[in-house]
Amino acid sequence: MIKLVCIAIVAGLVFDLVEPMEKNQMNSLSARFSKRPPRPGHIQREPELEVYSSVPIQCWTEWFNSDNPSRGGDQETLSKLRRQYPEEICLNPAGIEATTLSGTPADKTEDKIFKSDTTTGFICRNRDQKHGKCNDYRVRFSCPPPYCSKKVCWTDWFDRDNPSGTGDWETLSSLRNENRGKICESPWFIEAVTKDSPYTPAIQTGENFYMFSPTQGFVCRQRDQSSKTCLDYKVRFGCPCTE
Ligand SMILES: [Ca+2]
Ligand SMILES: [Ca+2]
Ligand SMILES: [Ca+2]
Repeated sequence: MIKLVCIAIVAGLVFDLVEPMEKNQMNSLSARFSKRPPRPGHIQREPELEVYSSVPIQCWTEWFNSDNPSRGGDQETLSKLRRQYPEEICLNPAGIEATTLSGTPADKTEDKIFKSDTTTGFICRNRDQKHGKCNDYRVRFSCPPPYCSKKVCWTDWFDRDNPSGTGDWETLSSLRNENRGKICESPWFIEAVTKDSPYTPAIQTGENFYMFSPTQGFVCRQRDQSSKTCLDYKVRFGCPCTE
């Protein structure tokens, strides 16, 4: 199942902007927003559900087991798994993990593994084994959060600042200080919308953002806008659910 399907508007713009940006860089960033080109970590599941990430955040999918060692070996290939579990494995997984059904990592078994990579998937051939038979394996893949076994849980909305002064500063560190225990250790997403109805997503306002990152928070600086003013935004964070 797609884990994020319930989220109507996700504007998880992820920038790791630690240093102040020059004006021309801000302009090129905003130009890239409007064209919305494919970029590393870009996930498009539905038109209204787009997540941009310059630093893809990865986590593990569910475990998959589509085969057993009879007839030649245990084949948990990506092509087969994708047919059997459509939409559950991302296009370019960053990693693969294989264990026996009882949880022993593949490299801790006696088996000689023919393939275990993110292009093919996993193959153990019976003919490569001393005793003529592979263990039964399960595999999982490292993918962006919409594919992860842990669901996304959203925090409350936070609005700690307003645009007066230098801008609207909704940094994660300040929000954490002012909302103890309410924001997880490592958020996967950040969503920013205008504070007031109709709650326009930040990326649709045309403003330039100094910071927009699930690990750092959100900042709109007045000096980065041609109008020299920012709208007032509120933010929330998408965290792995704790169950
Ligand atoms: Ca298997
Ligand atoms: Ca302010
Ligand atoms: Ca605000």
